[in-house]
Amino acid sequence: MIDFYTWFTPNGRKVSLMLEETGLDYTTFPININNKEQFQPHFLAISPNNRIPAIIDRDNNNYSLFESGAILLYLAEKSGQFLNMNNREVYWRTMEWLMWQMGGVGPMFGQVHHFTKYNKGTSEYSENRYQNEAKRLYGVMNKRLGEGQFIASGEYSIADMAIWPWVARFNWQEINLNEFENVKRWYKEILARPAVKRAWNVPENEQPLPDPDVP
Ligand SMILES: N[C@@H](CCC(=O)N[C@@H](CS)C(=O)NCC(=O)O)C(=O)O
Repeated sequence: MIDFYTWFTPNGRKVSLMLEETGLDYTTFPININNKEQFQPHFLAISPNNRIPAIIDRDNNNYSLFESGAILLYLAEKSGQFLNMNNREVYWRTMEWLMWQMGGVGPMFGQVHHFTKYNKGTSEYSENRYQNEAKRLYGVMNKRLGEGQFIASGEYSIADMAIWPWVARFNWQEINLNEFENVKRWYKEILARPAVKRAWNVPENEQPLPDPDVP
């Protein structure tokens, strides 16, 4: 059993996607970051960077982990799913695109959300800088997804799960997915997965699942 500390944000949803896809047993513990619950001592004990997501694996001596990328890797190893350990090419391509997400998409799209969605008009320079960088990253993704079904290889993997919840915020980023047709194709294929619908509501929330074809 996994204790899953999370909130309904892109980084939290990476892990809820993985938990729902693998079928691993888990219990959700909501950490409302708008109410500063991420600073509670019991949470800081497992997530010293005061950020969700974090997990405790009750089946493994209460082993705890923070950082979504590390958690995805841990759950892939635990479940034997969504990270191909046998095919070295697929394994390293998955690592490569997972790291690309952690170092690029997450931090940069996060800044777009900060400036363009939540603080519009306060810094034109920052809005432009991060939106241009987000568009560049969408372009990289679009090219890659024109070469194969999923981001790392022909297999759905933790790299897709790391990126997808950030792309799901295309409206907040003022990105028109019709300009990135391969990203849109990939986004919609993953959107159709039953596990995605369940994961989106962890923890329970009112946010509709974004469909680029539904205004
Ligand atoms: N690199 C971290 C980033 C986690 C992160 O930024 N989490 C946000 C929500 S998406 C958070 O907990 N923010 C609370 C805060 O900034 O205090 C990861 O991938 O796990």
